Amino acid sequence: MTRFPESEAAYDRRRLHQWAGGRARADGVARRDLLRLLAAAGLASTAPVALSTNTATAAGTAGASGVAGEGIVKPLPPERFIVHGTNAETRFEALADTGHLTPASHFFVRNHTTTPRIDAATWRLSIWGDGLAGGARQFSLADLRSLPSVTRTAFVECAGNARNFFKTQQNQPASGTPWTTGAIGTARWRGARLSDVLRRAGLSHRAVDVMPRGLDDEYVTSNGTNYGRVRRPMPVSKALDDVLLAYEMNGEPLPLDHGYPVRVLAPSWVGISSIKWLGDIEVSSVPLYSPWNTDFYRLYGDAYPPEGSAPLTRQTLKSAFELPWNATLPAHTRHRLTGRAWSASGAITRVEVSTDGGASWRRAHLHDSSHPGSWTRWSTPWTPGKPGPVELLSRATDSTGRTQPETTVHNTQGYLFDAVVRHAVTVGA
Ligand SMILES: Nc1nc2c(c(=O)[nH]1)N[C@H]1C(S)=C(S)[C@@H](COP(=O)(O)O)O[C@H]1N2
Ligand SMILES: [Mo]
Repeated sequence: MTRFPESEAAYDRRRLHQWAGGRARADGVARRDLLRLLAAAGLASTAPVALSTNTATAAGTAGASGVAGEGIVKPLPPERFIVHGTNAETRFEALADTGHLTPASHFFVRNHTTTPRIDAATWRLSIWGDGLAGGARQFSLADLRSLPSVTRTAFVECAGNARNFFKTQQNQPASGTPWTTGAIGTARWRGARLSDVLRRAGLSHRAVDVMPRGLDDEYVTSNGTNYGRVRRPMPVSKALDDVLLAYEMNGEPLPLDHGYPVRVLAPSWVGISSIKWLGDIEVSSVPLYSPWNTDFYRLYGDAYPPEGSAPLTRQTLKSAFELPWNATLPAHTRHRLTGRAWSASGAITRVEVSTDGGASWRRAHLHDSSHPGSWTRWSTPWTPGKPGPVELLSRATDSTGRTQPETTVHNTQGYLFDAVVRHAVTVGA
């Protein structure tokens, strides 16, 4: 069994070694991509590669719908959401009076394809693979509900949240959905522990990776590459730690768009780890690869080795104002600026606000007792002076001592932006 702590890079290298030695499996990952990772990591001498991969290509564009918001079931009123293709971003200003938890009506949606409609009565979770001591096992929703339940407040945040600021603040565009800060929501999730389910399924000591997979359509890009169903391996160490198989969000059954009837909730990890519409989980005695831990969700770019970083795990540190972009605020009037700050690594210990473009900072009031992997509301009064354009800045610090930097080192896919966002507003006459 994989034991952490081990550096993620070392873990990744070991997995690649295993793949090269025929002791790992890669489905839907082009062989040349893994060879590239191997060669770049200086491990190519261990080739030849024993296992075949099967990237299928298909015509058509299942995922790339032309109609904005198509495939999302819930209403997407424009005052609450910014629609980006098959995805919907929450407008931060719409959170201003929602309390600590994000209601489902306001929660962002990140869909590779479209929200499927699954019959919970006939739904079964299948757990299978050579990392089980016995054979495959099936669980109904009633089976999961009969296990001890855990309730946990946690955010789900897309790895690409705030990606657009690489372009607008750093003049370094990145590929992917141009999220501003609204690809995050915090909810109270209830479900069974993945560890309980795995143990009941007969987890073997040989298991190293588990790979949850969704029941939504296969993800086919606009150029015809079929990546198969959305799936991403995680090490057994994370699976046994704090991962839930959630069937409730904020005290209600999961909404259709958020994974009904059951989703994975991997606290503090990039959103892709929290697979929606869970259908099966492979438990493997060898490391697994999917496009979501090779092509996607690694850091690539000038500052990174050619093989990219290790697969992303934890989210980072951010803060945002609950204000529309380019809001107008009357001069000489006392305003209450509000926002939220969050970290995947520690509690939020401080939020500072600058109303003069970063020249001076003052501390905001924190309104929630902070937990890692959740968010904290904050506020500060502001009486703007003379009319004109102003940039408002917020800067969070967490209990590990990290503070949001001025810039984030660029990566080509725009993940983990954590720099201070410069929020443009106008002081009106
Ligand atoms: N089956 C499936 N699971 C998925 C996805 C998906 O498209 N299909 N998107 C992932 C990504 S990239 C993110 S950020 C989160 C978003 O969760 P939400 O739509 O509930 O906000 O779900 C993850 N789980
Ligand atoms: Mo995501």
